[in-house]
Order: sequence, then structure tokens, then C-alpha cells
Amino acid sequence: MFERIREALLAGNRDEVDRFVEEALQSGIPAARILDSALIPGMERLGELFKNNEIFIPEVLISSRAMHAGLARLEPHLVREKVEPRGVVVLGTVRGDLHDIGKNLVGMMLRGAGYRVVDLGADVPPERFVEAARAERPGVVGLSALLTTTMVHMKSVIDALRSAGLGMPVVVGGAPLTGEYAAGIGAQGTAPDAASAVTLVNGLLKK
Ligand code: B1M
Repeated sequence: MFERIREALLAGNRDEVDRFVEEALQSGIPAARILDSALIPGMERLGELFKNNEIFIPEVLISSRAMHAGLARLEPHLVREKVEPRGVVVLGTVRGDLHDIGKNLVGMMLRGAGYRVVDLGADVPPERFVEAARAERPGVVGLSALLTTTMVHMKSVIDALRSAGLGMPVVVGGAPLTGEYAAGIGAQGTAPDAASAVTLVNGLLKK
């Protein structure tokens, strides 16, 4: 079951990913297990193939669309409806960076944990984060970056928020980040995956 979802993802077959994920859900497999055992390992394999020049951007894009289809199927199962949000999180991928799959997952998990998530999308300039933080007054701002060339823009967002007098905690995440880097740019924390991001936000909002 998981193997054929992974294969369909690598083949970029959106319809099959959609169908196989639905079949897995129908057979009673929990959404989180489908994510962790099929979709995420599929994306990791995709990353290896891309790194080794065995596949190129067009294939990665097609598989990413298939990943989005799988995530869309899982979303209602990962997100529990809650009437009263536990807090607000403004979330986005920083300027120059188009990677949004990990950020979307973080958003989904936060929604599932009861937060209202204001998702600004990808390639978001610092001014847009400031504007949203002013309007929404979130408990936490979350920044994602997947490139060593764009993670530097996280500091620009934190500096812009602080210059605008906005002192809410900022959490950062994405494959190239380390705790040391996060602390160095003045973030209040980083998390290696979406589930840990929820734990981190919970902890910050409790303080
Ligand atoms: Co790009 N790309 N990509 N790519 N891509 C990587 C990141 C790369 C590692 C591939 C490689 O070389 N092995 C490499 C970066 C190298 C580096 O900087 N060190 C790379 C490159 C080089 C590029 C381009 C520059 C390629 C080019 O044009 N020559 C280009 C840049 C475009 C741009 O952004 N300006 C590019 C383009 C693309 C696509 C558009 C084709 C596509 C993105 C599609 C999309 O997102 N809509 C793409 C993809 C898909 C990847 C890989 C293969 C997969 C990323 C992914 O979705 N992973 C990636 C290789 C890899 O990561 N192994 C690669 C699955 C996702 C669930 O994990 O995003 O890590 P991840 O998110 C995790 C955690 O990081 C964490 O939780 C998430 C869920 O568990 N997390 C947070 C993320 N954000 C968080 C925020 C938090 C907390 C946790 O708090 C707020």
C-alpha cells in the first residue's frame, strides 16, 4: 500500500496518489501513518534523485503537485475542527523561496492542534509579514526556508518585525536550519518537523 503511494508520487501521477491515499484512508490506516510512511519518504527519495541529477526540476514539480494532491486528501483527517482557536500563527515561506510543501504541513498540523493559521504562502517579503503581524496580532510568527540562499532572509523578517515594534516570538524551520542558526538570527526556536513545530508553538504560547 505505502510502496505504491511512494511509486505514484515519484512517477508524478497525481490521480494515482489521490486514489491510493483515499484507499489507504478507507482501509482504516491513520492519516499520520500514510504521511510518515508513504508521502514523506517519497519526497525524501525525490530529493535524493534530484540531488544526484537523476531527475530534474520538471519531474520534481510534477511530483510536488502529486504530493499536494495527497496532502489535500489527508488534510481533513489531520485537522480537527475546533470552535475556539488556541491562538493565531502567521506562517509563510520567506522571500525568494518557492518551497511550500513543508510549510503547508506545518500549517496543517497547527490547525489540527487548534490554532488559526494565517498562511501567507511562499516567496513572502518581510513587509508582508509585518503587515500580517500588525493586522492579526498572532501569538507566533512562523518562517520556513529550504534553501541556504534564502534562509538569510529570515533574519530580515525578524529585524523588520522588531523595527515595527512587534515583539511576538518567531519560530523558523526548514531542512537547512540548525538551532544555532535560529538563535543567531534572534528566533525563539526551530523545529525539525511539523509535529515538533506544534510542540514548540505550544510551549512558547504557554509562557
Ligand atoms: Co528544491 N531544493 N529547488 N524544489 N527541493 C531542495 C530544497 C534541495 C535540498 C534539493 C537538493 O539539491 N538535494 C536544494 C537546496 C540546496 C540548498 O540550498 N542547500 C534545492 C534547490 C537547489 C532548488 C532550486 C535552486 C533548483 C534550481 O532551480 N536549480 C530551486 C529553487 C526555487 C526557489 O525556491 N526559488 C528549487 C525548486 C524546487 C521545486 C519548485 C521544483 C520544488 C518545490 C515545489 C513546492 O514546494 N511547491 C522543489 C522540491 C520539491 C525540493 C525537494 C526535492 C523536496 C522539498 C520538500 O517538499 N520536502 C528538496 C530536497 C529535500 O528536501 N530533500 C529540494 C518535503 C517536506 C515535507 O519537507 O520541506 O523539509 P521540508 O519540511 C519539513 C521540515 O523542514 C520542517 O517541517 C516540514 C514537515 O516535516 N519545516 C518546518 C519546514 N518549514 C518549517 C517551518 C517551521 C517548522 C518546521 O516553523 C515555522
